[in-house]
Amino acid sequence: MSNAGFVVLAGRPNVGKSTLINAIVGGKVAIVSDRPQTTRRAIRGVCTNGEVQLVLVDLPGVQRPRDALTERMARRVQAELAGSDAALLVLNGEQGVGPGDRFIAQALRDSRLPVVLAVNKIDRLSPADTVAVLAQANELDVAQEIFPISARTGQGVATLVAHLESLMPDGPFLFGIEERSDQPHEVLLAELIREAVIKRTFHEVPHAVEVVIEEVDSESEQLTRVRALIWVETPSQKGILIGAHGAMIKAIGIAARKELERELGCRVHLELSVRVRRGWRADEGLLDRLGIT
Ligand SMILES: Nc1nc2c(ncn2[C@@H]2O[C@H](COP(=O)(O)OP(=O)(O)OP(=O)(O)O)[C@@H](O)[C@H]2O)c(=O)[nH]1
Ligand SMILES: [Mg+2]
Repeated sequence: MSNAGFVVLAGRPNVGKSTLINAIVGGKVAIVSDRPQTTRRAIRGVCTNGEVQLVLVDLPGVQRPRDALTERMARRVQAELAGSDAALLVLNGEQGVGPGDRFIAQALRDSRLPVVLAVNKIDRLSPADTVAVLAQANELDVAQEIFPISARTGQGVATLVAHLESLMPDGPFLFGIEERSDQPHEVLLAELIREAVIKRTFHEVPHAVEVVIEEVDSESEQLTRVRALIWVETPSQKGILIGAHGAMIKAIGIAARKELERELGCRVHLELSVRVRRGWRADEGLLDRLGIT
């Protein structure tokens, strides 16, 4: 008899939810950056161990909605909570517990799901600081079990996974044993390019960027051509992404190509262009087509 279910990851932006999913899945299914609000879509990462399958739902970090994009992200959180078997609240151990965490903890209490708490980034804390933040986390009074972890080093992650597995209901696997994610491959490729952009830009630019794959052409086993479009909202953002004498777009292309080559397992010829598309974040029809529901 097998066990399988959904675990939804909740937490403020930037606490390390996507990093943790990648660590549990054992491969990159979600992009990561130190800019808040990196994750836009609810991505499922799949981890199958023997007779147990965990389907981890990587949610966008919860915050107050500002536009159609962030509103959808917040709505998505509610919908995913309703469809899950357990919730994992991730806290940033470096920052301690704040009002944002208490807000999310309340939403999780209301959801009536079993809640597990992970205090992340303990690789950055002294043992004394770890004890102090675990005590703060305990005062949230949202979970029976609290796990100190580092998604970056993997410390504590196996113990956390074993506990999550113990919460999964009886039932057949929800994904194939070999599967790691529910995302179409092109979406992952687009996300890897977006990650390369986000890591090199500041202020509002990371939030204004979306990437669309226009063509993936496997010329041979050794070479794949990828053509992608980077959208921004204003001509000045376009100027920033192109950079002086094209230096920025070149740097983005080099970094993104490496990621794509790792993912596709062959050489990649990457062609990037930047296009201004005013107000895409407020365009509901467009968000539908982008799969940001
Ligand atoms: N030192 C340290 N850094 C970490 C750890 N986990 C994540 N980070 C870093 O924290 C930053 C945010 O990580 P993400 O995984 O993108 O965070 P997130 O919670 O998915 O963020 P959003 O998608 O924006 O909600 C990145 O720079 C990560 O490298 C950890 O265990 N230790
Ligand atoms: Mg994320």
